[in-house]
Amino acid sequence: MSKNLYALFQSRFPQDMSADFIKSPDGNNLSYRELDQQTAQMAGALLSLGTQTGERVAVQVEKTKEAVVLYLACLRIGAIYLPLNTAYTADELDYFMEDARPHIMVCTPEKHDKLTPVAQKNSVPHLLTLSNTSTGSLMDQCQGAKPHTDIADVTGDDLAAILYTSGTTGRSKGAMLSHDNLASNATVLHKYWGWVPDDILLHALPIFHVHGLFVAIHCVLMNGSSMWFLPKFDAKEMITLIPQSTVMMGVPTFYTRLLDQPDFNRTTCQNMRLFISGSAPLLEDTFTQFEKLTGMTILERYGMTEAGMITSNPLDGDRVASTVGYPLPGVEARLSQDTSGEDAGVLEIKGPNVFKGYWKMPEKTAEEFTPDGYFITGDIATISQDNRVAIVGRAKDLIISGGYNVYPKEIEQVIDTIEGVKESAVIGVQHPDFGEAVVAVIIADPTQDLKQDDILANLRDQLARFKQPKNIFFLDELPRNTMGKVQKNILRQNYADLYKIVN
Ligand code: MLC
Ligand code: AMP
Repeated sequence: MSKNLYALFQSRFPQDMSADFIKSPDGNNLSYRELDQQTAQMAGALLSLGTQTGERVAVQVEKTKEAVVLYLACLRIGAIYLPLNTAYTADELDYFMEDARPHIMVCTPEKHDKLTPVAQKNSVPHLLTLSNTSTGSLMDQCQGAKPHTDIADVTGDDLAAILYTSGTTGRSKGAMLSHDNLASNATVLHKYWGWVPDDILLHALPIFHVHGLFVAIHCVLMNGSSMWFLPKFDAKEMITLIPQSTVMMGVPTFYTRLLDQPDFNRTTCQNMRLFISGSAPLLEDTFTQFEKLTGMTILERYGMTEAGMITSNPLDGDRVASTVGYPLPGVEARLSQDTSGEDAGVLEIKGPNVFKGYWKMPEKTAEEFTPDGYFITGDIATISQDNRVAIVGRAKDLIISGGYNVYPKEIEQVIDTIEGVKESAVIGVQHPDFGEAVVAVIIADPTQDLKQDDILANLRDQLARFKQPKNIFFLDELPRNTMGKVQKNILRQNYADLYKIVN
């Protein structure tokens, strides 16, 4: 069989092709037959624009079924899909376009004018639009295109997608994921989580990250079954659809927001088989409260852009709070050598799911692998005698806010360019809704009288909203150790109670 991931999915389509793949609350569903036809049509449109195998198709659009079709059409023709967070500003997109040099960039109609000069500057041949009502120049291109029903013959190592992740240096890196990377993870997860023919997934995650795009959608495709497809998370809407679903995947914020709903209870969850959480640590308190209220035990798993899913609590057997379970079949996990003797160490992993490296960054890629080929995750973990993994910290300076990664370095670099700012330190502070919130501490020139609003106004066009600090504090100096390094742990302690709810 072809190594193309689309061929794998196609081999799993249901016998009855009129069955729903996407279910929409407004009745605008998509059957498997329509999926296959529309993917072929979209593939024809991409080819008519001269897209070659291995060329990038960058996409920043709302969550629609056409966006899923576009992703699958890219697989089908062997192009590399490059999804981008809808919150990214034109400044941020400039970097991605310059780095990835896509053949096509697809954006929303509202962003078209702003992105036109950016696309021109980076010699992107085609800037197309896709709206959330199935219109736009991409859809026009589809109308006139000849359906392309073939599936490109790729090798397992050929790239299926590039997903950008920020880094501790402040510069985003494109993680290159191959058809085999994605196929192996999808196959393992489908089996490990015991998907059954009538499963219905409730999908409320964004589709520009590993969690919503690969983990969630791939499991449904491997199962040949259907999903409720919501444009975004809305706790009230979730409560009306949970009774009509059997599996839900979410970041911890989904679970805390559901728990806050007065009409969410055991009856709501009667039809559910599995609640899965990941992308950020699930607090023990959330795990316990959820179990008490619904009688269901959340299954926590752990993953990252560079490797998809890495470990998971078991389907059968104990799901233990504050642990992320066992390495998935085929994945080897160990702690870094230099911490031997201690309980915790940096988690290193190897397996068919581990990415092919960072786009155009061979040195950076080499730095993040051990000499014997393990990927250094940057997460600090413990591994028990029976191989159960718990994530206990991070070796990387990273904030995870509502499941989105924010690298303090990137924010500090932007803040430091603002006139009147001498230096800054960005930290994560515990937050009841987002898990962690971004907070900036700034040392400013006293003659300039800078205020929080001045800083935020300056960041508005430069950084996505979720990266912008929720609070800014001005200090006379930053705490430093004897080596002159900023002591972020002291800052974190000082602001630890900032968002604490006082009962
Ligand atoms: C939105 N805002 C956020 C935010 N999301 N701020 C910080 N962190 C976030 N995650 C901003 C909004 O722009 C808005 O700004 C304000 O906060 C309140 O917005 P909201 O309406 O309450 O937020 P909402 O739209 O409901 O979004 C919250 C959310 C969403 C949690 C539902 O962020 C989300 O879907 N997160 C999932 C992220 C995810 O899929 N991660 C997977 C990565 S893959 P204002 O002030 O303008 O109103 C990965 C690997 C793995 O990590 O293991 O899975
Ligand atoms: P990303 O780069 O967006 O894919 O984020 C990956 C990071 O999210 C990991 O390196 C972890 O730090 C974190 N992460 C994912 N799942 C979990 C989890 N279940 N518990 C703790 N951290 C997690």
